[in-house]
Amino acid sequence: MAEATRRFTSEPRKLLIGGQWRESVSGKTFETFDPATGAVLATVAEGDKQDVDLAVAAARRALDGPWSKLNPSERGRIVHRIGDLIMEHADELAELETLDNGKPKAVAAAADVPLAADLFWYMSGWATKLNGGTISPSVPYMPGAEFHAYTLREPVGVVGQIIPWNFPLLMAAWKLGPALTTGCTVVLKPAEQTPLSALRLAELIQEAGVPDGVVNVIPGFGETAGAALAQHPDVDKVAFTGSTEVGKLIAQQATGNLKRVSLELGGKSPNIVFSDADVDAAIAGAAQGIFFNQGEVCSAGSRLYVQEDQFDRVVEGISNAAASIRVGHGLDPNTEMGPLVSQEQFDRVTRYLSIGEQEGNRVTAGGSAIDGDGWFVQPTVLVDATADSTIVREEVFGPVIAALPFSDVDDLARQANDSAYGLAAGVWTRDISKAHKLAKRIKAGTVHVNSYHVFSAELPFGGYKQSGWGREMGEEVLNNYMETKSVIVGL
Ligand code: TXE
Repeated sequence: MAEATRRFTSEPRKLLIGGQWRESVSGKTFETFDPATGAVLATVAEGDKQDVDLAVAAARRALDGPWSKLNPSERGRIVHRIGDLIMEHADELAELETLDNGKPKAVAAAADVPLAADLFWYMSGWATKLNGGTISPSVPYMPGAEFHAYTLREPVGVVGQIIPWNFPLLMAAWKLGPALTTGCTVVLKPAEQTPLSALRLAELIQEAGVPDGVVNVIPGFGETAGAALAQHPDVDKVAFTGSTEVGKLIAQQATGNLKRVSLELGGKSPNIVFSDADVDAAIAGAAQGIFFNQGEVCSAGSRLYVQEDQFDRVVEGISNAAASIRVGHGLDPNTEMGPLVSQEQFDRVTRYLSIGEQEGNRVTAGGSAIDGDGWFVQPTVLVDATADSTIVREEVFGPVIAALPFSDVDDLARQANDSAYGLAAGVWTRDISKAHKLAKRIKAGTVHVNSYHVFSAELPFGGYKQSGWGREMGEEVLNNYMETKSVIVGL
C-alpha cells in the first residue's frame, strides 16, 4: 500500500457538509473492507437523515452563493481542473479503488481513473454552451400581436445523487460532472461498500476551487441516508445508479415533492455472434463483455447468443478464456480479475450458481466459489439454459455468462428483446447491413457492433424498459440537470 493510501485509510473518514469535514450527528461509524482478504480497510462516519438535512440545507445556501455568481467560463475551468487533479492523483485513486472494490489496479488505472478525469474535461466544455433559443411565437387568439421570445436554461437546483459500488469513482464523476457544469449543487451518497474514492475526490474538488456547500458527501446506508435523500422535500432532483429494485423505490420516494428523477439500473444484455463474424474476435469480445470488472457491470453481456453452426466453437473458446483468467488480489500486477465486492454480493452470485445447477444448466468453465479468504468466484460459462432459466432472466452481476444457440435473425431478435431490461447489446458480424438493421431492432440504450464495453464521456448511456429513465453522459445528460424557461416579450 502506498503512503498516501495508508494515510487516507488510517484515519476515520468524515462527512463533507458545507465545506467542513465532520462526524455524523449520531456519532456512528461503519467499516469498509478489502474484498480480497475480508480485512477492515477503513472506518467511515455513517450519515443518516439528520446529516442529510444539514447537507441539503448547505447545498440550498450554496445554490445562491458564490457558485451562482461565477460566469460559465469560470465554472467550466473549475470543472476542468477537477479532471486535472484526478490525473495528478491517478495512482493513488486507482489503488484506493482496488482496495475498496477489489478490481485489478491495472483496470482501475487504465479505465476508471482516466474515464473519470475525461468526464470532467468533456463536461467542462459545455459550461459555456448551455444556450437557449430565440423563438417568434404564433398566438392564434391574439391576431396581429408580435412577440419576441427566448428560452433560458437554468440549473434544476439541489440534486441528490446515490451511486453504487462497482465503479465508485467513475459513478461519482458521471453524476458530479454534469451537475457542476450546469451550476447545480449536490448531496452525494456513495455506496456503503465503497465510499473511499468519492471522499478523496471530494477533497480534490475542494482543491479545484469549488465553493463550500456546492458538493456535500454523506456516506451511509441506502435505507437510511439514501432514502432520506430521495424523499427530501427540499431536493429538486434525484439521480440514482443501482439495482432496478431500489430504482423503483427511489421513484416512489421522489413523488412527495415530485422531484425530477433519473435512473440508471440493471441489465441482462445480449451479446450476439453470427456465423459470418470474425469468430476469434467475437470470442475475445464476449469474454471481455462478461468478465471485465468481475462481471459487476450493469451493461455486462451476460446472455451470449451464438448462431447454431458456430455454437460449439464459441462456447469452447470462451470457456478456455474463462479458465485462463488469473484471479487474485487486485494489487498483484498479474491479476486479471479480482474478488466480488462484498460478502453479500458473493452470496448472491453463488446462489445463482446453485440455482443454475438445480435448473440443469451445464458448466463448461468455472462454476463455483474459490476457497480461501476473500470473496472470489470462478469465471463461469453455462450452457443448456433456456429462455425461462433464471440465469437468462435475472441479473447476476458477477462473472457468469449463459450461452444459447439461435437459428436466424428473426429468432435472434425475438430472443434478444425477450427481457425486462434494455441497457446494452453486442453484435458480431461482418455483414454491415445486417448489423445496422439489427441495431435498430434491439431495444437497448447502447448497441455495440464488433466491440463491447466502449464507454466515452461523449456517448449517452442508459436504458430502455426497466434499465432506467434518462441518459448519463454526452450532451443528453445535461437535460437532466436543467430547467427550461420561456421568456415572452410583447412588442
Ligand atoms: O444495490 P443497491 P446492491 C444491481 C446488481 C446487484 C444488485 C444489488 O444486480 O447484484 O443490484 O446490489 C443505495 N433508498 N446493481 O444491493 O441496493 C445503496 O446504499 C435509497 C446494478 O448493492 O441498488 C447504494 O448507494 N438508496 C448496478 C445504491 O443504492 C438506497 C450497480 C445501490 O445499491 C436504498 C449496483 C433505498 N431504499 C448494483 N437502498 C448498476 N446499475 O450498475 C439502497 N440504496
